[in-house]
Amino acid sequence: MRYTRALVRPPPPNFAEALTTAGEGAPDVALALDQHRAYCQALAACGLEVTALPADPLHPDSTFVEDTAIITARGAIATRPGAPSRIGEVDSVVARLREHYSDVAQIVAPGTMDGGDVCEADDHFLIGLSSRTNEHGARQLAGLLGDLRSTSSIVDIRGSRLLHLKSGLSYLGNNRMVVTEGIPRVAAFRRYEQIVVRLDERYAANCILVNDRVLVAAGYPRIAELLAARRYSVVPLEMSEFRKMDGGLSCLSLRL
Ligand code: CIR
Repeated sequence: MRYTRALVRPPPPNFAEALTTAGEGAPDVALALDQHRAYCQALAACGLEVTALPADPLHPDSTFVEDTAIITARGAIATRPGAPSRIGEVDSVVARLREHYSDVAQIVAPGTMDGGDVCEADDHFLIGLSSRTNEHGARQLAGLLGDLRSTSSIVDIRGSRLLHLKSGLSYLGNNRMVVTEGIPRVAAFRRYEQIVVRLDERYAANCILVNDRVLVAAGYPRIAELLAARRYSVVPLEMSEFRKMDGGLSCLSLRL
């Protein structure tokens, strides 16, 4: 899919109140804003028109907009985030998405789903079952994707240490996937060529192909080399302050 737009939201002043398990201390919000600006510039350099929603201090995690919606070539689906403090993030994002999609379907209770659990691989969707996405949510999404003529597979990552499916993998087109060592080896992955990220670089497994470039967290030289060797144009981005809040590169935007 070639993208033309991205929706982002800068971190709010109380970003330090966001959910985290990282144990890496509080984020420096000014630095997070700088890193967010650089991220937006990188998306713009990939040819995207970047729209920023206003920062939302009522929702400290709201910079991770990816969790609020699933974007497909034929429609958008609003999620129902698994963390109760994040459910209120969805409406304002969906209001923007309605400017581009006539109909936005919705995951409903008792389903829960975070966009970080959904990886699109050329119109086939891998859906992670995680501590945030439950079976109701995964099944609802599979049905809604089917309505949009897309196929899907459900991947259970509940026994792993991953927050989201995409914390451990990314799809880079041409049947290629970046996967972290230790991700469950399930049948759904066998069809892809796998670029394996060592555990000491696992944070960088969350990278994004945006048109002709791959945006990767800076400071992970092995994965950058593996991608460059496959002729990807690699754009390293500082992500330290988002990592402290369990967020990766993909989480910071919805790409459409
Ligand atoms: C959370 O726990 O929900 C946020 N602090 C991090 C969300 C990261 N989102 C993602 O991986 N898609």
